[in-house]
Amino acid sequence: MFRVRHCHGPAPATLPERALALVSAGADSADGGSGTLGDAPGAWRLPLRGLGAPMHELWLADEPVSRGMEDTLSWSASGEVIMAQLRLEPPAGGLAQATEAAYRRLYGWLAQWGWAQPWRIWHYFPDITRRSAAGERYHDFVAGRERAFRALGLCSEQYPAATAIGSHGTPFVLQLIAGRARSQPLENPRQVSAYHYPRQYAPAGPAFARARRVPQAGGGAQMLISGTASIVGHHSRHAGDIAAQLGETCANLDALLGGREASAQALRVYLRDARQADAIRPHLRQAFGEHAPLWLLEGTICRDELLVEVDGVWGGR
Ligand code: 3EB
Repeated sequence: MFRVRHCHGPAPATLPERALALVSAGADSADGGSGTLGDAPGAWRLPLRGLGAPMHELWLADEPVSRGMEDTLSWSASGEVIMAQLRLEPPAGGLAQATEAAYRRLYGWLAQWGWAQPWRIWHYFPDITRRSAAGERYHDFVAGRERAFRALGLCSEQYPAATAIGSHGTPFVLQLIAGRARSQPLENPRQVSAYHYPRQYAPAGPAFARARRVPQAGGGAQMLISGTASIVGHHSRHAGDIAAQLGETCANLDALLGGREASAQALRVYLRDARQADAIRPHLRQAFGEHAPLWLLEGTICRDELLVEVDGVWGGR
């Protein structure tokens, strides 16, 4: 149905035939970003700096792919899977309103073309922890998404897996993957479901699943795992200690996979402080293995004390 893998070296000038998406890092990365690619449907650049050797992520369908663009919404789809990106310029009416509008547009647009709800959504926007009228900009974002889901009549079992990471660029970028197959939400027994967090973190509980499991046509499944950090229950753990935070994050990932046989296909590791990249690499190798598909990116986690977050795709049962 779909596969994802890391490719080393700078992004190619054209998309491979069956590529749903070729996701590369921002223009200030070591490889200078993705060159001539950039906004073509499927050729998406994260507003984050890649740390280390140039690389990109390739999402492949096993059928032919068609692509299109409607102003700042670009998409690429096979018969079974669709990926889309929506780029917003700095929202005039505030982040909550912009998030609500973006969600209503994306969900309405998918439904109009007969696609089911997204399996997974990524959000990257600037100044995620900056103070705002509602508390912090991340809270504005959470409130806007919550309003959209309420208007759309979603229940928590339908919430997509998600990542929300602070960027240094200007645009607000949303990317999603959806498909014909029914996915199941996975929650983490070590963590309170985000949508049940107490109100201290955001006005409404953040509406996302810890992961969604997408069954594959030939058997097996892909686990699309949300941004996962050093949170136990609903409390951040190990403030200031990135190695201990990584350990707790791995315990959360293990708990989420719940003893299923699973292998990492492509993982993103977000670091609040790019200067910690070299120090964390040996810990990452120890945690995930020497040849694990890890992509290090500079990005701000939505709680000030959190230094590292991991998301990605695991293949398994
Ligand atoms: C957490 O576990 C960390 O609001 O979409 C991770 C993944 C986090 C997704 C979101 C937030 C989101 O609460 C933060």
